[in-house]
Amino acid sequence: MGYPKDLLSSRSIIKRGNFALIPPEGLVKNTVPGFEQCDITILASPRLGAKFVDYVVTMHEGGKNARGFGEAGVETFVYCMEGRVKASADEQSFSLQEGGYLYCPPGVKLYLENEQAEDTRLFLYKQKYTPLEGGALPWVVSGNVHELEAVDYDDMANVKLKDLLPTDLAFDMNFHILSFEPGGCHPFVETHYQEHGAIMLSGEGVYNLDNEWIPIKKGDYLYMGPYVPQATYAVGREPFAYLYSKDCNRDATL
Ligand code: UGY
Ligand code: MN
Repeated sequence: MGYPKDLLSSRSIIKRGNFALIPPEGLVKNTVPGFEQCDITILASPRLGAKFVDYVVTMHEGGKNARGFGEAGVETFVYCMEGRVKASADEQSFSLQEGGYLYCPPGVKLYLENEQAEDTRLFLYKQKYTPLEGGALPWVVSGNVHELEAVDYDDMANVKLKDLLPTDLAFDMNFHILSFEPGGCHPFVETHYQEHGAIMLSGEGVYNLDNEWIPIKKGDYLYMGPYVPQATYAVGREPFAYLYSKDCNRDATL
């Protein structure tokens, strides 16, 4: 809500390199070459302190990226939040519905095309890939989170975790979904080297970021930088779930 119905105010919090909350009501549209008939917003980026770039995309009728998203040495990932999209990794094509995703390793471009007349909503990611010395390269991965096994998180039956990508060392990052029943919470406040970009898929929570407790809900975006203390309590009436990226399988560099 804003002018003229209310005061200009925002839940947005930006602490570069530390953490950021970007609520949907404050998003602005960006022009990103290659995206046609799409509303696209850049979320976390190196300007915020992140090593990756996250986006939300609303594809209208005829919306597409036929130029190919990604560049040399860059890995990309798309997750369908609503609607239906044809996602292609060079020659391989997948029809993604809600919960569907596609990972493209470096050297493989990602092409997108809205498959319906209604809007389709996507979460998009890119990052420079860190190779493993003498190791294999990652490969194209597609799936749907509704077909993945959910495991208890840290032995808690009311918190479930899904890993979207293989745990193989060839991958330098993974996407996960954490889902907390109302009342569920992290077992401790984490402080770690890795960073996260996270989009809230459902529910509400109160999130501890750098020891500030902040209400968070569906549609909000969070950036959590390296070492920022982080944990949540889920509140409300439905599971509080979010999709998030996490770097993995690589040593810290000097
Ligand atoms: O995997 C994680 O680091 C995850 N538990 N962090 C988070 O949910 N903030
Ligand atoms: Mn974490």
